[in-house]
Amino acid sequence: MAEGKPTLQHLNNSQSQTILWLLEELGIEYNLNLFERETSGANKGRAPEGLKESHSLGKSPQLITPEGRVIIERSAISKYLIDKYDTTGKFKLNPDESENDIIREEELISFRANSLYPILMIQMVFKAARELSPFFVRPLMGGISAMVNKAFLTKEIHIMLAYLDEAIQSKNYFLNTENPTRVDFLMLWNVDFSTMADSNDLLSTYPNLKSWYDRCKARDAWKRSLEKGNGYQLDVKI
Ligand SMILES: N[C@@H](CCC(=O)N[C@@H](CS)C(=O)NCC(=O)O)C(=O)O
Repeated sequence: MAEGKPTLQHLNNSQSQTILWLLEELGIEYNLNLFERETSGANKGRAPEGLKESHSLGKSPQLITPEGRVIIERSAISKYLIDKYDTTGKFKLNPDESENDIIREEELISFRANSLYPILMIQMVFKAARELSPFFVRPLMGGISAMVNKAFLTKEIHIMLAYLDEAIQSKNYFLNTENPTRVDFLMLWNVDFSTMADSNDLLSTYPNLKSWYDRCKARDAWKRSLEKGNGYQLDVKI
């Protein structure tokens, strides 16, 4: 590891892509270690064992600071990176914004992690349960999955996307800033996860959210992050 630079332990097709995006936005020098999900065997789709060498959970992203501290969780990693490296305040909150303040930041970051994410995970587990079932119970699992989706999950996801659509409204980014803040860096993966794993064009119903999504994806730093990473396809099997 080169002196003085943070190191990203990056996994393909994962949430780590948004940390790679942030590193590119910050324009700092960093080391990038690329890991690939297992493609076969009992651990198919999981992170390789090598990620456990830097952190016992073996998940990605992990950020190793120049001092050797290993930070996990995108929320904490993005806070560390912006606090330490965003010296001009480009990705920080606008102090003149009374409503789009630190409480609003916390609210949206918490919403994404504690409200939207669990529902998306439940949806993914039902999908995986169907795919992993022996063929003779697959139709039954498929039926149960469709029922739970229809009765609960899809409705919840639509309520939450509608909330985000209203929250972004005429703003460029969630906290009414010129550039993305932590909320946008963190939220993009959640929105990607809700749309890429779905065969329907979910975002077409949410024009404000769709504009924000396209705006994030049009940024040069996002495009560079895709070139530097090792793939970003979220419809992965667990
Ligand atoms: N809550 C963590 C998520 C970490 C996580 O679950 N990462 C997934 C990739 S999206 C992972 O490493 N999965 C591989 C595995 O669990 O084997 C964060 O926000 O950083």
